[in-house]
Formats: sequence, C-alpha cells, structure tokens
Amino acid sequence: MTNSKPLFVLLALAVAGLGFGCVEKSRDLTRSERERLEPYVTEEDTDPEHDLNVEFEDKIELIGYDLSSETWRPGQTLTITWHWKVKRSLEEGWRLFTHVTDASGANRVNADVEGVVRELYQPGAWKAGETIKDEQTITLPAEWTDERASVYVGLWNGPHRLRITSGPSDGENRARGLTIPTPRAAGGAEAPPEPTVPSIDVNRASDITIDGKLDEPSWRSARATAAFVKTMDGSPADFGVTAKLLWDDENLYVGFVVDDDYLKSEFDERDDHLWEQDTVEVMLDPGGDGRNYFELQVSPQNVVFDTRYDTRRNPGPIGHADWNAEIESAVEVEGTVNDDDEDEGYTVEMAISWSSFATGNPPATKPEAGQVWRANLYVMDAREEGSRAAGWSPPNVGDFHVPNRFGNLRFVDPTVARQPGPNTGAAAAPSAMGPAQIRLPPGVAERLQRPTRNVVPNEADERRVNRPQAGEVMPTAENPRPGQ
Ligand SMILES: [Ca+2]
Ligand SMILES: [Ca+2]
Ligand SMILES: [Ca+2]
Repeated sequence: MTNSKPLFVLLALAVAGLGFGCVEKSRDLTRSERERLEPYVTEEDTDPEHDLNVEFEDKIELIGYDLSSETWRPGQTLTITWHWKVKRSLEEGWRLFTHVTDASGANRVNADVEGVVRELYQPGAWKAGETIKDEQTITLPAEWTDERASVYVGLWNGPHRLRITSGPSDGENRARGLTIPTPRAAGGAEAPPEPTVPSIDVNRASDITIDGKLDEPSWRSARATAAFVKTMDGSPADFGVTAKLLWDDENLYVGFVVDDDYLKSEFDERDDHLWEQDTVEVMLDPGGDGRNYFELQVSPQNVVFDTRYDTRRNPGPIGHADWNAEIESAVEVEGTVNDDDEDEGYTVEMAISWSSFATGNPPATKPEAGQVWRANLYVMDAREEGSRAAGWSPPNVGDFHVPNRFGNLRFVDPTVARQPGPNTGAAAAPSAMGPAQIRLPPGVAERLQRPTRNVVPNEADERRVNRPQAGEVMPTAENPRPGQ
C-alpha cells in the first residue's frame, strides 16, 4: 500500500475493528474505497456555512452543515454536507441516520445509508480528532405537497440512539438539522427532470507531478466521481474503481484507482489494442454534440492507446488512431502484471494537454470556467477467464461509444466569479456574476442535457449496440464487425 496515507492505514485498521472488540464483522477498505473516502475525513477544523453545535454526550459534535441550495423542489436532489467532529471514539456498531419529515412530523424519506461516509466509514470506526464531512444527496419525493421539509440526523446502535446533551433536537435524540422551503416550480410548471447522466465538478489543480501517485493536495481534496457501475444496466460494478479529474491552463488531469486482483496487459506499443486486457479508458466530447470525440486508454504497463472519431465510431473500425494526444502518464502497480500471483490493483495518473484537442471538426480549445464537456470513463478488467467492465455513466448497451450517455464535466475555478451550480435550482443571479463569468447560451446548455440528435447510428450499428454483451467488444482491423 505504498500510496496509502498513515491516516488511512489507521482507518483501515479501525474499520477492521482491531483492538475494538467489535461485535460486527467489518472489513478493510480497498484501495479505491480509501481513495473515494479520503476527501471526507480530515483532522482539520471545519467551518460549515450553517452552525448547529449539537453535542452527542461528550463524544461527537454535529458542528453544522452546508447546502447545495436554499430551496428543495419536489422531485429534485439536495446535497447536504453534515460536519461531524469526533471528540471521543465510539464502540463498533454505531451508525448514522437521516430522516426527512413533512409538516406533520411524519417521516417521509429515510436516507440513513446515502453517501460515501454512510457506505464506507460509519461512526463506529471514527477516531478522536477527526472531522467527518458526511455528504448526502437526497431526492425529495415528486409527490411532495408540503411547503417545507425538515431533516433530522443522529446516531443509532441497535435499540439505542446516542444521547443529545445540548443543541437543537426533537427530544428523542434526533438533532434538528434544518428546515427548508420546498416550493413547486413557479407557475405550477413541472420541475425539470433530473439529468439522467452523472455530472462532476472538475476543480483546479496545482503542482501535480505525474508519478502514478494521487497524493498531491489537489488530488487528496478532489471529489471522486460517483461509484462506477456495470455498463449494461447501471447496477453496482463487480470491482472497485475511483476516478478523479482536475484541470489547469495547460492540462486535463485524470486519475484512476482500480482494484484488480489479476493484472494482465501484454501490450507494449502505442496504439496497441489495450482494451482486450486490463486498461482504463477516457472518452471526451468537448462540444457535447457527438462530433469529434476523443478516446484515450492507459494500461497497467503505462502503454497509451489514443484515437479520435469524427462521429460515433466513424471512421471504423478504431477511428483516427494516428492521432496522438500530448499526454504524460504514469502508473503505480500494486502487484505484478502478467503473473499468476494475486494483485491488488493499479493507479493511473495522466495529464492531457488541451492542445491535443485542437484538431478535427470542430477543434476544441481549453475550456473556460463554467463550461461543460461531455465525457465517460471506463475500466476493462481481464480475468483469468473472460473479462468484465465498469463505467462512470452506463451506456446501457454493449458499446462504450454512446456520446449522448456521456456524463458532464463542469470546469470550475473559485478565482472566477461564482458560477451557477448544476441541478441545484440555485443558479447565481446574473447580477451576482462577475464580468469574467462564462455562461453557456441557453440553447447550448439545453442541448447538453438532451440526447444527441445529429448522431444517427446506421442499421448495422443499431443491431450491434442493442445486443447485450458482457463488456465492450470493439471492432478491430481483423474483425471490424464483431459478432456479425
Ligand atoms: Ca502524482
Ligand atoms: Ca494514437
Ligand atoms: Ca484484471
């Protein structure tokens, strides 16, 4: 675990319950899980936007919370980040709960297990001195009719709740977290539907060294993408992957941490067919219109495959593979590639120069703060028998080349005036935005959210992509139409 931080060695031990006389069976976190959890656990003081100061005995304090929006429309998501301070560690078994109640006090939503902290690092494993940022994204039921919602949080263990000794509570050891207006859209119009592809804010990078370790402060504080899923149906992937993205004026940075107990990649030349064995994969569509999109793969042996397509899978079979990105990449392997011993996985760190994309039609230049590129991320995993895949945004067919299923990369820069947040309903008023603010024209913004219309697969494509497959099967020169 050469890229683990000491804190996370401790976390893994704590989660394993060593020395705690645990009653629950728990497990070590995998490499990708530690990477995903990292931004949410610190030993630094915290300063939430809203203070609460709820004391749970003399052990845990709920300092306060941040909100993604000051209103919460029915059918929409709200991201609440609870800031917890650990004064004394608890015994194993303590867990967090979150209840959303209506005006009558009735529980309408149980969000106990929503969020990375709830999934990977429950209070029974917390250590004294830590600050936990417990980020939850909760959907208000579309049929909600009350004018406001209240959110309660606390800790429970079997029949017990941890006792609240000061701060706002309901008298039943539930902290009164917040009450928020829940207006329906103005004029009675339906709230816009939630986007069906994932989005992520890409933060600015500073001082990244491409060495296969995601240990720079920029990486450590970067939020990971949502957990990877099976590409055919969006259900949880069979293996762990954490991906993070950053940007600066020169490069797009992409990091992957992949759990893989069987590392195999026998390729050693640029543009070899990496996808036939273990590899990570990035697809980028700068214009978001399915035209001139780019594909880059990096293998555990740090071999690069890169190509470019004018439109979906055109030209076949593998695009303009003579296009080479200006990419610097490094891989750190936990294990040994191409032997039979059990491995742990690999970490890929890449810097892709913006100048790489100044080709094709339309060419692309470095994005401005607030702009959105469409992208998807995949991992191909060779097994001793067969292979499997995981992706960020599931294409839902046996083909990774589905640009209208790519997720949204939103490039943010805190030094530029505040930018409207996605999906929050709380876009900054125009007057609040500085002169440097770049806003997408409404037509462009809308186009980014809807299926691409000018990419029409031909009949053969339609047959191929709609046939379920276990993973990606890309055309090759020898077999340009796999399965036909
Ligand atoms: Ca690095
Ligand atoms: Ca190439
Ligand atoms: Ca593998």
